Amino acid sequence: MKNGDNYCRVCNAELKLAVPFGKMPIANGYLTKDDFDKEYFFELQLGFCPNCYMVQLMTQPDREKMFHENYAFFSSTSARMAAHFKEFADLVIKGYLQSANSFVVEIGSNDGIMLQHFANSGIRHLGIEPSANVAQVAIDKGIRTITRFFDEQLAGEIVEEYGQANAFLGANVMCHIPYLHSVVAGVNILLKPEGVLIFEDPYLGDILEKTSYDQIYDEHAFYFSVTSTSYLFEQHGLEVVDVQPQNVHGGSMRYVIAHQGARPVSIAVVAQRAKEDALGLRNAETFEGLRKNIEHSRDALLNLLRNLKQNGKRVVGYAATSKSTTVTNYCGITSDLVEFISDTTPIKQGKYSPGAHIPIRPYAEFQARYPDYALLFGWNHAEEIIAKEQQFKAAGGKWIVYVPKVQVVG
Ligand code: DWN
Ligand code: SAH
Ligand code: ZN
Repeated sequence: MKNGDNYCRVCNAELKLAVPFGKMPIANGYLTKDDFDKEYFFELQLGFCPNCYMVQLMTQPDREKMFHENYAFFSSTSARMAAHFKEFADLVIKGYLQSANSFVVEIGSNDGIMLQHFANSGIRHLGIEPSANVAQVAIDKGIRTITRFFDEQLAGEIVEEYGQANAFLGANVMCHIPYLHSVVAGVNILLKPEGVLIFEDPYLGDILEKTSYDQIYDEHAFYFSVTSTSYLFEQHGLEVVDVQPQNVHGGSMRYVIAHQGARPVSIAVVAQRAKEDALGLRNAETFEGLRKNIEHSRDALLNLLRNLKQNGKRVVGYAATSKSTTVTNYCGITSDLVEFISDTTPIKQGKYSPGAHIPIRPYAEFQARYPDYALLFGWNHAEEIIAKEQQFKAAGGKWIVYVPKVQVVG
C-alpha cells in the first residue's frame, strides 16, 4: 500500500491538491521565546480524492508531535460543549446501554467531558486518550482511562481484557487519525454484533458553505462527508445507518455505524448523500471555489485589521483556538495587528501562539482593559461567548468575526 503525500489514505488513488496554505506550525504548539528558533513547520495542503471523495491533508506531522503529555486543549473549557456531551451520553445510555453489564469505549476521551456521565451512572467504561496530561484529569475524576493511541492492535487487547463493546464513541477524534483502516478494523473487532459506533466530527459541507477554513490544521487529517465515510466503512463490512447534523464546532455531523445488515438504514443517510451531490462534494471544481473563497476571506480580514490599526484602534484576539493558528499564519497576522490573545487555559497563558508568536494572556487581562475590538477566534462558541461578554459590549466593544464572512458585529 502506497502511503504518504500524494495518495489517498482511504483508497490509495492519487490526490488532487485543493488548497495550499504554505508552511504551518503545530496548531497547539504554544511556545516560550526560547523555543522560537527551533519551532517545527510542515506544509499544510488540503487534498481531494477524485475516487472515494475523501478530503484530507496531504502531509501530517507525526502524531507524537501533536498528542503528548503537554497537550494544550482541555475539552471542558466550554460550558456549551459540556452540555452537548451530557446530551450525547444520555442518548447513548437510553438507546444502546440498557442491557446488564453494558460496556462503552470512547477514544479521544480527553479530560472526561463525556465519559464522566457513564462513570457516574455506574456503567462499565473505558477511555482511550494518548495525551497523558488531559487523560490524568479524567483519571482523577475516577474515569477509567488508558494513555494509548487507539488502533487495531489495542482493540484486540481491550476485547481480551473487557470483552466486546455495546457502544464505541468518538467526538472530534476520528478525523484526527491518519491510519483510518487500522481504526475501522479495530472497531470491527471491538463491536458486539448489535453494537454501534457513534462519532462526530466537523462536517465538510459546513466548511464549504461557511468557508470555515480554520478547521484545516495539522490535527484534522480528514474532512468527512457522508459520501466518503460510507465508502470507508463499507470496505470493512460496516455501514452508516444514521446521520444527524450537530450545531457545535461550526457544524458537525454525527454518524451511527453498525455491522452490515444489523440495523435498518435511516432515510437521513440517503437524503444527506443527495444534498452532498447537490453541494458538489464529488467535484474537484467545488474545491477550486473553496480556495478562492479562502483567499477572499484572508484579504478581507487583513484589510479590516490594517484599517483598524491605522485608525489607532486596539484589537485583541479572543480564545487561542487551534483554528486560530491557521488564520494567523495563513493571513500573516502578528502582534502588530492583534495585541494579544485572551485565553482561559492556564497552560497556554504566558506563552506565544504557534508561528505568529502573538502573546497569550489570561482572560483577566481582557476584562481589566477592554480593547476596541475582539477578534473572535472562538467563533464556533459565539453564542456562549457573546452572551457572557455583555459588559464588553456595554463598554462599546465590538466583535470581529470571519465565519461565514468577515464582519464587525455588536
Ligand atoms: O477538534 C478539536 C476540537 C474539539 O478542539 C481539537 N483538534 C482541538 C480543539 O480545537 P480548538 O482549540 O479550535 O477548540 P475550541 O473549543 O474552539 O477552543 C478552545 C479554546 O478556546 C481553549 O483554549 C479555551 C478558549 N476559550 C476561551 O478562552 N473562552 C473558550 C471559551 C468557550 C471561552 O469562553
Ligand atoms: N473528544 C474531545 C477531545 C477532542 S481533541 C472533544 O470533543 O472535546 C482530540 C483528542 O483525540 C485529543 O485529546 C487527542 O489526544 C486524542 N487522540 C488523538 N489521536 C488519538 C488516537 N489515535 N486514539 C485515541 N485518541 C486520540
Ligand atoms: Zn480515496
